[in-house]
Amino acid sequence: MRTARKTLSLLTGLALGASCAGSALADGQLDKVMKDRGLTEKDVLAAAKTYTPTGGRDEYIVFSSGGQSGQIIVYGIPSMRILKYVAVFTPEPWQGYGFDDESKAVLDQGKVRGKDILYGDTHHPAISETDGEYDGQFLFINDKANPRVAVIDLHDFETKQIVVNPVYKSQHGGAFVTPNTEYVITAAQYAAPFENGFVPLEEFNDKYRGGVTYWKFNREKGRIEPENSFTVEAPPYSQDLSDAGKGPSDGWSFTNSFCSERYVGGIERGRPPFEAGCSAKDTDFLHVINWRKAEELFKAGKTVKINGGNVLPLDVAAKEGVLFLIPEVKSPHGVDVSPDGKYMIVSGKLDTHATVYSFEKIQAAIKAGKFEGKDPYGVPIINFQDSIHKQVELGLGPLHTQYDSKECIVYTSLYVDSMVAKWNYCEGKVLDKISIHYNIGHLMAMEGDSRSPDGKYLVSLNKLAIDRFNPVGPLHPQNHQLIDISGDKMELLYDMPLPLGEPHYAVAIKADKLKPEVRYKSGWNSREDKVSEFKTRAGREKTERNCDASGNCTTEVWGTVIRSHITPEIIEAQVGDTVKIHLTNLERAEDEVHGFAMYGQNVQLSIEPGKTSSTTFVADQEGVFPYYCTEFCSALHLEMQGYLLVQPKGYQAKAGGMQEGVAYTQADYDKQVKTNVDTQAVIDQVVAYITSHNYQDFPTVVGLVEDATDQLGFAKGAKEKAEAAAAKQDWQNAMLWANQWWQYQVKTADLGLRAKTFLEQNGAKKIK
Ligand code: K7E
Ligand code: CUA
Repeated sequence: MRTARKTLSLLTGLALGASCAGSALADGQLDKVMKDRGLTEKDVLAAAKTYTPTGGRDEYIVFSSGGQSGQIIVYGIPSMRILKYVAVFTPEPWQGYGFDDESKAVLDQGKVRGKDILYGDTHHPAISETDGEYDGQFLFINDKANPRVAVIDLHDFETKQIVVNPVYKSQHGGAFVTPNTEYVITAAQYAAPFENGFVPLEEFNDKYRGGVTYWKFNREKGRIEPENSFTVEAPPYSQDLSDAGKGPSDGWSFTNSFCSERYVGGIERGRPPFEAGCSAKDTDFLHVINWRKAEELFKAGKTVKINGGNVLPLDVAAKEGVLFLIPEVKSPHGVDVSPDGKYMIVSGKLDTHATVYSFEKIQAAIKAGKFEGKDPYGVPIINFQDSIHKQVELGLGPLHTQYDSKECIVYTSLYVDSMVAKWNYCEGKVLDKISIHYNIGHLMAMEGDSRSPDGKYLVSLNKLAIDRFNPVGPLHPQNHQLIDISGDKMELLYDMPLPLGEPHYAVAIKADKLKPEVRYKSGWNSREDKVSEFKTRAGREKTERNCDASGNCTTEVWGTVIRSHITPEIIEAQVGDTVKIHLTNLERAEDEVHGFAMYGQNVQLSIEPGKTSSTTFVADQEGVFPYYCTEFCSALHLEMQGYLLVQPKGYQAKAGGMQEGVAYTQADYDKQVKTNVDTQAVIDQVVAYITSHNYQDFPTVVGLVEDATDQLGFAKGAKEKAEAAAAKQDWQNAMLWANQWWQYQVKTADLGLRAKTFLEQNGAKKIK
């Protein structure tokens, strides 16, 4: 009883409101559920902080790397509900990605030295910024295994471009954007020769190199411009994570490294392994780069061309004051610039400390020309003590740091300890620690990389899940844990299993900054963001077969899809033809996607409202190939079907026409017409409701009404055909066209009812 009252007051305290904290609670039902499921009050409070009732929306949208899946995972906070997987480096049939010709062209951009690479090891997503704030327009992500960067446009959440780094053979420290997204920064990881040929490992120090690349982003075009991008060559220290300066440090970027020992293992040659030689020294190097200066030198022609890319040579970077090094403790991981741009926090990984570097002190040392020496490549080294603000002992295996909305407060992941440390970097004081499960890598705060982080929530991106979830075999899901950081103490709220690769990093943006479209402009090539050359209007569908001089023939279809038919319903080709099918979705209604799958040809398109998608294949075998719509789009979805007939060469159709399954009579026709008249009465009522309200004020309804008007127009056409056939007492065709007339009516009614419901639920006003 006492628990029940406490629970009740707890929930009232959560502002559930008097009206809904009604009888169920008073009956002790909540108490019973808690008892049955073994929930504590803390659990119920955590549930109330994350539970999102039907129709509810999230405050933040997360873009998480999908690791080896080569995709991006989109989910909401605080609900932790997954909203979408965005296909990036990997074919993904639901979205038709890597199946339609338009997206194949994007994947083709990602070929490495002529080879298809159909996966990616994605690590770090970054949202485009304007004046250091997330603007919600574009998303970038790196591929570590194959040194690539992808551009995703957030107006439709589709991958638009993949660029391949011309000189790296792996690439980890990216993507990180400069405060106005002038550049997307990526850094190499495992040193390798910039040229593509063979260079023996014995020449590692002389010929293997690392670097930091600045990809020029053209915001108007929404694309990276490789020709205006450049790489600053760096010594063969394994460059790791990077971050861009902001505020006072804008124009600079920071990249840390491990294995600055330049150790090359080789157990096969009797040498101690990489891990022994790569962590032998006590320090590695933080790379401090004046990218504005590098940009000037690039524009002044000081770069050289390697594999078609622009490279600023290491000796030039060292001599011209582009590249500086500062010692950092043993095998660091993570360099995170503070929101005000004054500090950079680097964690030790193999050390228990986090180091807070001061940009002001670094600049003072550079201006004074005060260096403790040069590295073997002539790069000036700034003294460690001259550049740090504080060093703080946090725990075992510190990795990454995120900034709070509260001044001086940060959170650092402790991989070995499986904890998050909350600390004050201005004063160098640890404030709180929380355990996570297990082995945290990155962590992420809301808008944490921006100039003004929001705090509120932290997500811990854990490397292992071990016993957190129901077992599903040796390959476990990953675990993202949601932590409430609004109070003094961190509170764990939720465990979310992520069954899609290892997400290294994620970024969260305020949901209301995203304004994705719900449909495309009609006949849209979404990958190139322009009207498709294959856009097809209703009534303009056609199929053409043409052969060139050497007898190679192409059957090309310009078709449409709309509830519930694919036009054409029959495609005739001859064996050996190249078949090209372009389909335009004529729908304007939200969420009315049609799919297009075909037997035995590896064809699966996703055709969203307004989109035009194409597929090309060779019909190399005779046969009958059914195709159909793969999205359950209406009551007659299963009937949204057709046949590709691959005929023998020179085939002639048989005389005598089609075999009919059923013979219809006048009675069948009259019965159908009566049904249609009744249906029309329902439609008339719905139309009367809609037109007597201010539906023009609701764009969603306007779209539905336009679609409904189309369908009603088709109904009229079918009605005329039915009546013409009836006049000739051709009851077979009269009945079938009367039925088609009814099909169009049903779709009209369906759309009309959706519009009416929308108006009722959204407070439409009666106008006449
Ligand atoms: Cu896994 Cu940022 Cu690639 Cu750390 S990285 S954990
Ligand atoms: Cu279109 Cu199912």
